[in-house]
Amino acid sequence: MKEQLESIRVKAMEALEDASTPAALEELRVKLLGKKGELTAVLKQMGKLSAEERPIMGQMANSVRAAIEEKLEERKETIHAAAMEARLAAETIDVTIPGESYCIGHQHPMNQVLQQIKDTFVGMGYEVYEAPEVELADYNFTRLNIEEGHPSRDRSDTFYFTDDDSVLLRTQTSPMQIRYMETHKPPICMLAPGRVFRKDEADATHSPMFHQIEGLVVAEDITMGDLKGALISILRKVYGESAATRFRPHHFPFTEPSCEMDMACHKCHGTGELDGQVCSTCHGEGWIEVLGAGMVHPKVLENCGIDPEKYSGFAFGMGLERMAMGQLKINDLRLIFDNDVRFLNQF
Ligand code: 2NL
Repeated sequence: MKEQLESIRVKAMEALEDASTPAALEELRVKLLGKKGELTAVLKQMGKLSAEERPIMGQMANSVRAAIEEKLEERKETIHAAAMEARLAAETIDVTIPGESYCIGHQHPMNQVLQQIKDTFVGMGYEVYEAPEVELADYNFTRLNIEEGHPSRDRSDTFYFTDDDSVLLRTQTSPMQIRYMETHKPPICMLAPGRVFRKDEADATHSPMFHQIEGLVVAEDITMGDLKGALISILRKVYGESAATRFRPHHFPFTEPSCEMDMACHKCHGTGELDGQVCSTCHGEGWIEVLGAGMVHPKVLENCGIDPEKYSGFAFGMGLERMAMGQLKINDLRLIFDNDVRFLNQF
């Protein structure tokens, strides 16, 4: 029995030394120390021994087991370290290989300009307000003092949903201001940006969907002077402190008096001429129209439950696409809506 144990020990040491993978080690552990293993088989014969021999053999068996366990642990560590070394060698990283470049997107140029305009107005105390694109003709036309039979109500100009022409896609952002006046008491100082829809064929300057930004200020004693001061400082903030502006009389059904505001042409600097030729940007005018405005018509205030004897207000409206085209030097409206990344990536 002593010889058997000694032989197990010697063979085990050799086999363990030869094992080179964790799986081989595990197989050996089961074979040597497992329930059906060689050592267990020898121990099962202990009963045959005499009382004197039994503790001696028991001790010897234990020392063989301890030696095998120790060797197993040692080999496990060596194999693990070798595997790690091999892996590290195989996985060397070449830090000089050029990386993959990622394309990071950005805001659409229209949104960049919209954000800048909103920020400027918010800085002056305006609240940005939004309301539905599908509107009632009552809010889009009637309450704005646009009478039945007015050309802008025509079916060839406006998208209607119903046969009685009472529901439509808004043709201007003004109905948002009507809704605001209905639900808010003066003093009012708000901005209404959004999409509007008109039955236009798309060309360099027209699109059936475009964006407007309208503003409304209503309080006691608001005058045309407030209108001029507010709009001049807005345009200076957006176009630079040296921007030259002018006001011209105009007509809108919802304001009285009404005006339009021009900016000196950025191409010819107000001269109307460029290299001895008529300036192609302002068509020789020297000025470019940027917005329409006026004092809110007393009938419109009344239509929204605001007493025109007590309150007055000014309102203005501008086309966002026109602002963006002027600022970013874009000459065809369709480029803004095509979403060709070769165009968009320039901004
Ligand atoms: C333009 C002109 C304008 C307004 C919009 C307005 C709104 C209310 C009452 C009175 Cl609720 N007026 N809006 C006033 C004048 C001009 O827009 O050329 N837009 C592109």
